[in-house]
Amino acid sequence: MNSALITGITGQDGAYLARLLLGKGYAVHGVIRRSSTFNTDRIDELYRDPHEEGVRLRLHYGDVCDGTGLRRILEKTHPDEIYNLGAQSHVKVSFEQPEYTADAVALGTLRLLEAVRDYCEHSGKAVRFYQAGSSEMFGGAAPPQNEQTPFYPRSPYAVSKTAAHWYAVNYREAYGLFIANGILFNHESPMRGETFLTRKVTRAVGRLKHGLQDKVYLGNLEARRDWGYAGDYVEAMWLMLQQPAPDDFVIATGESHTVREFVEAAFGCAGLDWRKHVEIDSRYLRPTEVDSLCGDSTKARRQLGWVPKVSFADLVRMMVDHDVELARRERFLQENGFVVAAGALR
Ligand code: NAP
Ligand code: F7E
Repeated sequence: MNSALITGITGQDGAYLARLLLGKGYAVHGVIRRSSTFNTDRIDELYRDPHEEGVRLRLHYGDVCDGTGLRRILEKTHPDEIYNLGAQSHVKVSFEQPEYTADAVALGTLRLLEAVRDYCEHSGKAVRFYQAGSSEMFGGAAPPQNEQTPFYPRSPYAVSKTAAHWYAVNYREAYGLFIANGILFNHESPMRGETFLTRKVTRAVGRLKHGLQDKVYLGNLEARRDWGYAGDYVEAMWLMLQQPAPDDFVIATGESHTVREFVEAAFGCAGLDWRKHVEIDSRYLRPTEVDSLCGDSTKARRQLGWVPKVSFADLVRMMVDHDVELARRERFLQENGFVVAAGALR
């Protein structure tokens, strides 16, 4: 049985990837951070008591800021494939916590690569490694962006992801490790974190529809993003590790929309007029913005045979439908005297 180790398994992509790999018969090991409240909502459906027979998903406490712990996890789990998804992934937050972002995103990747390098050397095992790179690394470079486009990072997050990318390339070349860099453009889903633009908007649409809020405050409406569906993008991660040789791939839909267009489409799905509910708040503006991202994933389509299946319109609809239903439950509970955290409703 193949086995995989996922850092960031409790995040959006981690949850989709764990589901994909379990479906393919893998044993899946996930690194989770200790938290005073539960942080496993997204994978609760996949989790079974490890005392039961035949359990293939196992969770291990760890942190990419703790190299010793990562080494212990490698020795305990002996993975064939590692997916390094763990990160402080919010661009705006990275301006507020640049040092921590660098520690988790850049140094965290380096710590894991060092652990993998030593593990491969002493075990003689050829572990395959996926590094979660980002279109944010292109930042200020003009679209369309592909593997040849020079990086121009515009945030502490993007600078740290760029460092992680180059660490990964260097470890591949220096030590002959199988390391693939995915350069993924924005991908979203009903499991997207609620402070990212798409989910913030679809959560607001659901709550507006059910009278639970009246306004939503946003920042820059003119930025363009190439938004795809997370379920499609984790398939690309897996495909990269099934190739005969490691390489780097841009994963994108090739279609871009402004934030304003996303807002219009989401409100439209619920029959609402966004102009009546959206206000601009400068606190959501970034000191340096990435104005326009649109990916050219020709290489991935040709070499991996990967194509995105969910369209922009279907993605918006999927997220709005999910969040209108979530708000309906929230409203029902509120009307019946319960105070329930939104997470508990999922
Ligand atoms: P996400 O929902 O924010 O999930 C991030 C995951 O990383 C969570 O499981 C989080 O744990 C974990 N994490 C955070 N800090 C950590 C640390 N110090 N040690 C170990 N784990 C840590 O992000 P995502 O959207 O799934 O993205 C997955 C990866 O792809 C990230 O590296 C992100 O930067 C990158 N990426 C995302 C996109 C996108 O559009 N989604 C595009 C390109 C690249 P908690 O649950 O405990 O917070
Ligand atoms: O912003 C604008 C904002 O935070 C999208 C991460 O997954 O994708 C993500 O980074 C756009 C930006 O994602 C609000 O200024 C307007 O132009 O959803 P976002 P992001 O910054 O593109 C990349 C590929 C990653 O790698 C990252 O990990 O929307 N915007 N108003 C807003 N954004 C937010 N969050 N909140 C607003 O109120």
